[in-house]
Amino acid sequence: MSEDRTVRSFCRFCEALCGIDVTVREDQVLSVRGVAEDPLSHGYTCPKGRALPSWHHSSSRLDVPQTRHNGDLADTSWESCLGDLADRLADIMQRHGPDAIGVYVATGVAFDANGRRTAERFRQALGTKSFYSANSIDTPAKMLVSELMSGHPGLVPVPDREEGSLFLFFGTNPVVSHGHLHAFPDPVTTIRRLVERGEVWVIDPRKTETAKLATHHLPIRPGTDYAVAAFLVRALLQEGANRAYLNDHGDQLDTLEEAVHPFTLEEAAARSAVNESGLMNLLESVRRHQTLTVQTGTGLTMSAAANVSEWLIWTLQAVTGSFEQAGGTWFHPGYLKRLDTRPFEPASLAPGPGPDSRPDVPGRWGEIPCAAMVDEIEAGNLRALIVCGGNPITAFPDTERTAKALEQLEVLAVADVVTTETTRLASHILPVAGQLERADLPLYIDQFMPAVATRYTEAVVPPAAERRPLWRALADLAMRLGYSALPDGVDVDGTDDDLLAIVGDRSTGTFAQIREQRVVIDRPRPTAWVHNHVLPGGKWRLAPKPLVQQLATLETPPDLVLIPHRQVRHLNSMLTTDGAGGKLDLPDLFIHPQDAATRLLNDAAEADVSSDTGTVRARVRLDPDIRQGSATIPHGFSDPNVSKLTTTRRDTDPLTGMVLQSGIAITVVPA
Ligand SMILES: Nc1nc2c(c(=O)[nH]1)N[C@H]1C(S)=C(S)[C@@H](COP(=O)(O)OP(=O)(O)OC[C@H]3O[C@@H](n4cnc5c(=O)[nH]c(N)nc54)[C@H](O)[C@@H]3O)O[C@H]1N2
Ligand SMILES: Nc1nc2c(c(=O)[nH]1)N[C@H]1C(S)=C(S)[C@@H](COP(=O)(O)OP(=O)(O)OC[C@H]3O[C@@H](n4cnc5c(=O)[nH]c(N)nc54)[C@H](O)[C@@H]3O)O[C@H]1N2
Ligand code: SF4
Ligand SMILES: [Mo]
Repeated sequence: MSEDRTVRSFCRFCEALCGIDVTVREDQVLSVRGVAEDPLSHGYTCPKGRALPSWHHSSSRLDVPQTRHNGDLADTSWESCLGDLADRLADIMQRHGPDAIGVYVATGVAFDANGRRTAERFRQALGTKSFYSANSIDTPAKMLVSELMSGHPGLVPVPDREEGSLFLFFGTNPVVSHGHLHAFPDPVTTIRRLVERGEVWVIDPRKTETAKLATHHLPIRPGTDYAVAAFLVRALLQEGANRAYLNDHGDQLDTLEEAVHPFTLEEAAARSAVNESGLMNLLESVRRHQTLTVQTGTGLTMSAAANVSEWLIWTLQAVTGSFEQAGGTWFHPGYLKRLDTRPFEPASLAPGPGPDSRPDVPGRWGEIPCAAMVDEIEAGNLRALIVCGGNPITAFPDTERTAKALEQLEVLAVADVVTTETTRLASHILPVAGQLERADLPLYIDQFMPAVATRYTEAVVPPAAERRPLWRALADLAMRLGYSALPDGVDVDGTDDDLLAIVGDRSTGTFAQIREQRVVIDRPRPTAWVHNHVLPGGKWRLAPKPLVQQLATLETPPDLVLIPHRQVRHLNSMLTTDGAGGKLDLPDLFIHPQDAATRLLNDAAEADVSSDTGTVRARVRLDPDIRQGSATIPHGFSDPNVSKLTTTRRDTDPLTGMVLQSGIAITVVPA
């Protein structure tokens, strides 16, 4: 009988990246425990992290490559799977050029440094423009606003938790999500600490788990965050703005003043449905504290007002002089990326052209928005797709249309760790190493870490069965096509560490050091690097024209709208059927009792929920915490699949191509 051993690692389900000790007996993963002395997560884990053993040994794990023959998927060898895939891709490239081959990188590879990096290199080697990422169905507003206001699309604002006293959360629920582009490990303790020090305001249509710990909650009408921010900016420009800061660091102040001019107290209250006393209390708090810091999340970035709300929230922080100020908001340079030390080239600000089938959907940051993918397939422009760690069938709008399009592809290669709604449609399945089967660094989460920090983990167990690291599968495929997807000096038979070393050595430390120390934190964090190195002339563009124009087009959302919300035990489509701790989240319709009563719906009744794109059937859950006029069904489930209610046919954002996923008009009737 062999002995149990414990391997120090970190969980790679979400951005919190909790430090974990994993107990293993031979190849069996037995248990996961938080590392008490971890300087970033302090022993915390959530049910998802603790479900890693059952996720790792899930009965739906992919073990062997598969290819489709005569309509059915069958097990095969890597040699034959990659050989066949390469032949078909070569043939498609020959007939239609490289753009006919698409790559979609999504949530599952955001936490796989080598896999994600190799996917990008693979795409570059092929020379295809058809590159898609989950960013464009999650949060492009944040990059857009960063780019338009600073010239750099990659600024990540982070609240100063050590010295701040006024914290605002718009459309994010870190107690459940652990943050959106900014990690909140151990969120309950963290929020409690903030409350001890000052005020925490949650602006959300639901009295969320975070709102329940906060000092204040404003139950806002979905899609109207911009009205609250515009009101605050307008009032502060009359009294309470940091004029010295604006003189030094603000450009286009007159245009900003004009843009927010309509947002009187009455107008803001009418649009946002936040009562006037709530708005005035918030304004008084801002004037009293002078400096503040704001976090936003998907509630905001998925709404029709995403860009404008995000812009006015950044502006609020500029008007109060809170950026790069103690107690305000700092910008994360990343430990591995070190944006603060790199030469910086201003972005062009203008989007690239959209793809041929959807010229209205702009290309930005070297990507085509996911909203255009199905059109590209239907038009015959996209004929092969390589999905790396994504599940478009539950994540993309127009579920049935998406499924049809994926079936129409000549090649749908899916690299995943489990069977999903999307692998079922695949022509080739690549069973890749899961998070416990590979060494890693948080390369794509670098700027979302709670400090300027990094982590290293070795593989906890070797890849079981026929599984291979994604990077090796893609490098092998590239070679068969006559390209290289690996940096010089790294061999396809090399180790995870060979590749990680290149990334680690580019940081201020060395890979050897990071590997030795496991968690490295850089203190003190850099100050004023955005003011000094990024902003043109040291000044924020306070009123970018496309955003000012978009502000004028916003309409008040209809009466009953669907909004997104995340649950504790599953992550998008992961852990929806395996469950964490033996329990499952349920994809119910959460609706206010009054909204249910007027529709003759009782608790636990079945309801049909329709948008003008589709209908799903869900069980009613009466929820007094959600404001009247809003209802929510969590996404990620195949039944009900809430993405049937979203569409790319209308409502895609003209500046980013983002799909409307918060604030969709719905009707609800008894089934
Ligand atoms: N447990 C768990 N954690 C996760 C995930 C998961 O599925 N499960 N997913 C991960 C992913 S991919 C992401 S992107 C992050 C997202 O992280 P968050 O953005 O924090 O996501 P949510 O927890 O859904 O919080 C969104 C909040 O926005 C509110 N909301 C909806 N519409 C509006 C609106 O118009 N205005 C305002 N002010 N609020 C609105 C909702 O009520 C909800 O409370 O979470 C990550 N973490
Ligand atoms: N209606 C609606 N739609 C939404 C949202 C919403 O709130 N409402 N949220 C949006 C958001 S924020 C996001 S981020 C997207 C998510 O969109 P996707 O990323 O496409 O969807 P996920 O369900 O997160 O898929 C992740 C996949 O990665 C796989 N995976 C897990 N671990 C690994 C690994 O180690 N390697 C590899 N290769 N694969 C792995 C999982 O099994 C899973 O199939 O969905 C978006 N869609
Ligand atoms: S919060 Fe949960 S899912 Fe996220 S890293 Fe920590 S244990 Fe993993
Ligand atoms: Mo996301």
